[in-house]
Amino acid sequence: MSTYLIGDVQGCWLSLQALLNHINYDSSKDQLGFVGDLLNRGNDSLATLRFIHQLKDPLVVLGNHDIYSLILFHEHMSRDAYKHTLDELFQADDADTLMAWLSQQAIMITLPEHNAVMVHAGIAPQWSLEEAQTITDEFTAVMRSADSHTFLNVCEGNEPASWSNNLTDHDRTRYIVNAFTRMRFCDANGSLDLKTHIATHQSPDIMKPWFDYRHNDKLDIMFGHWASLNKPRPREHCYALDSGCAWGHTLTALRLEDRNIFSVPSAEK
Ligand SMILES: [Mn+2]
Repeated sequence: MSTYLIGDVQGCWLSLQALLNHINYDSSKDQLGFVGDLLNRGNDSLATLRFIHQLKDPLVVLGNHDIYSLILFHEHMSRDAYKHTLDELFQADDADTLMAWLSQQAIMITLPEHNAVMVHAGIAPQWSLEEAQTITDEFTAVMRSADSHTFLNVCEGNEPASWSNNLTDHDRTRYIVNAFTRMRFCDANGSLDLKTHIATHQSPDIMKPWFDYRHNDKLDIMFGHWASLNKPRPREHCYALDSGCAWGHTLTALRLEDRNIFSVPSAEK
């Protein structure tokens, strides 16, 4: 039995099938995990989500595109306000079931048996891995409560950009979501720059990639989200699994048992 963590699929269903063939995936023995951004941009988010939904015990953390998909599906924002490839999913007979399942997924999973954690974007510097898991459980609790739609309605936005233990309610949850699903650059206190997407920052004395602050982690951090980083091992304990499938590059899986990496070229047209 092997456990594979797969980078940002983004609805690239043909590429996901090609990757599973490449690793000789056996559904009776192997476990699959996904570091978020399962949906959007690719050709078939519906088939992708149906496949992941029917897996036995998949490891799934949500990415920003997944949360955006929930916002659009429930029309907390006009579906026309944002370019997406989600109409077929939203109109499917089983869309309610699939999206309800998606909304219950975590934004961080700790896998002590594999000496690893998985998140979509990263882990901000103010939190230990243990604190980060506790903080993200606050998000999961909101999404599993009657308050979930109130939060999704106000989820979008870049503020508050800085963390304080005194943050409350939706401001607190929004910072948590932004840090774990959208962050690339931040300062040493966890103030986020959510606008810079390239691999280097114009203010490198202040804003660094989040992983440059992580020196003492005992577990490896498996993450996606940052295809333009183009560095599969940006630090010793960090594995960047988004290899840009939705941009025509490759789709990547990491086997947790031996940290071997497998990639296939994007099969999207
Ligand atoms: Mn992302």
